[in-house]
Order: sequence, then C-alpha cells, then structure tokens
Amino acid sequence: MKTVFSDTQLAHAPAQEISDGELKPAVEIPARAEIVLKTIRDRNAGEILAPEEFPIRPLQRIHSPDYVAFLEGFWQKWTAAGRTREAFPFVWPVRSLREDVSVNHIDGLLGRYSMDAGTPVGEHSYKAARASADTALTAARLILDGEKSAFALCRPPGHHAGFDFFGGYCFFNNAAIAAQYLRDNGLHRVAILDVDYHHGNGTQALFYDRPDVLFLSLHADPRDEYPYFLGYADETGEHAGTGFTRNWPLPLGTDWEAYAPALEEACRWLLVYKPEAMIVSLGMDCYENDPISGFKFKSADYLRLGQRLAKAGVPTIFVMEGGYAVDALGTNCVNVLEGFEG
Ligand code: Q9C
Ligand code: ZN
Repeated sequence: MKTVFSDTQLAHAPAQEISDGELKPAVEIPARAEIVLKTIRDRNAGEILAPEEFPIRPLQRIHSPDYVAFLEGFWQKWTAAGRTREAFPFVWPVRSLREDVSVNHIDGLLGRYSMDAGTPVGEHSYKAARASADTALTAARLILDGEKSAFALCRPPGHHAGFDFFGGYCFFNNAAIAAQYLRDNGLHRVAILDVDYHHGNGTQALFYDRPDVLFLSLHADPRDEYPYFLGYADETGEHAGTGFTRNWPLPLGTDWEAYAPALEEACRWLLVYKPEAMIVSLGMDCYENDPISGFKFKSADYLRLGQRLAKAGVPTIFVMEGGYAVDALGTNCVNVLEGFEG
C-alpha cells in the first residue's frame, strides 16, 4: 500500500498542552509521524510519496473561508498582540453569548473558532495542517486513479475539526476533505468508518444531513470521555441524512472481544450501503497503553482490525487520526495496513 506524507506536517510541534489543570508535555507531536514512517520503512510496507500541493478549493468545500483565513493569519495577529508562545483559547460563545458578532481581538477569535483549550496553536500549525490535508487529498487521488488502498499519514489529525472550528488536536478535517473530494470527482456514495478512540464529532456534524456520505463511528462512551457533547447512539442523522450516521459508544475498558461485535454491526451497515470507496479514520488510541485513553487493545488486535476491514472489499483510504503511545504507534498502525493487505 502506498503511503502519503510530507515533512511540512512536522512543522506543527506543540511543546505543551493544557490537561488536568496544568501545562503538560504535548502528546500530539511530530515523533508520532516519525515512528510510523520508520516502521513502514523497516517492515517494507510500501512506497512513501510526497503529497501534491492542492489549491484551497477542496479544503473550502468542507471549511468556511473565514475559518481558513483565521488560521492562515493567526500567528501574525497573535505576535502583533505581543504574544510569543503557542496559543490556547479560553473563552467561547456558548449559550446566551453571540457567535454572529465579528470581534477584533485575537482572544475572541480564538474562542470563536475553537471547541476546546486542549489544542495548542503555533507559528507553523496552519502550514502543517494544510500539508496534512494535502496528504489526505493525494491519497484520495490515488484511489480515484485506481489504487485499491492508500495510507494518508495525516498529522495533525482531523476528525474533531468542524466547519469553522479546531479542537482535539485537529485543524482541518482530513477525512472529510478526502470524502468530499471523492464526491466531487465522480463517486456517488462514500463511507467514513471512524475507529479512533474518541468520537469524530467534526466529521459527523459535517455530513449529518447528507445521505451521500455514510458516517459510522466506534468510540469511548462520550458520557465518560472527550468530546463529551456528541457521539451518542441516538444520533442517526437528520433531514436527507436521516439513517446515514451510526454511533457505537463503548464503555471504558473495552477490549477487542467487546469491540468486535460492534465492528461487525458497522460492517453490516457498510455492506447494505455499498459505498464506492471507504475512508477509515484510523486512530490507534484504543491501545491498552495509550496515555490519554481507556480501551484495552493489544498490538495484535490491530492486525485483526486490518483483516476485518479488508473483508468489506471496498477501495479504502486510511487517514491517520489519534494514537499517543508513541513507542507502539508504528507497530499498531502498520499492523492495520498489513492486516488489510493480507
Ligand atoms: N487529559 C484525537 O485523538 N483531550 N484527539 C485530552 C487529556 C483531548 C484527541 C485530555 C483528546 C483529543 C485526534
Ligand atoms: Zn482520538
């Protein structure tokens, strides 16, 4: 399977993040991509190619122009306000506050365009996130050109990012951008299967009223885990998209044995939908030693995951999302890819 990756994605290199009431070392770091690359090379898991540079258009099919412009101009505004370190938002237009006003101050803008305080924004976040989206788009191009599978080694990740907000370490929704690109280039039905430990709130919301992109997600029960406010079983789509979103919230402590039946159900929905292509939002944070997560996958379970996904028999783009046990991330990720290839 071909892998797509750009060194520009390494430029987003947060030092710290707000977590548990303190500043802690960031976990969504360049070393994540580097260990995956190294493992692909060590295990001869296929060619690694640089992404094409896409124009802004395919990205703006998913994200609002003002949000994209905000991220592009962010560092300039931040430093003009006298700030020198990476940024964290701290005020949001929640219930009873207005989100229709156009504020000037960078702190207001940060709140307007974010969902949490856990996502550091730095000098190079925009260009790295653009490169990450280009990586997903290039993988989509490979599928359109006839490849049966492709791996987009995306980081920063994407599935928490929405129409006009960042959060959960995500800036641009790489999987959604790739799905829309497939739709805009001749495919009629695309499925997104999200197996990251956290619910893909951004992806779900982007396609919630659409029948042309099926969204299936298995994740930790949001009553007990981030992102808390989306990802419940009663969310099944709306309007024309009714029935085209499905969630499997699973209890903390879930291991492969408990996960597999939900995965079978999700695969049944795939079978019924008959997508022309599938995008797997591939987080490796269900792993037992993940530092921020509560599932119990073993490394060998990622082989099983890849094998099961191959049985769906659909051209597949793997888009990397989370996974923070850096030492095991390469093994777990390449296990999925090799399991898929058989
Ligand atoms: N105390 C992805 O996996 N919360 N994002 C961390 C740690 C945010 C994860 C809290 C988790 C976001 C792409
Ligand atoms: Zn995650």
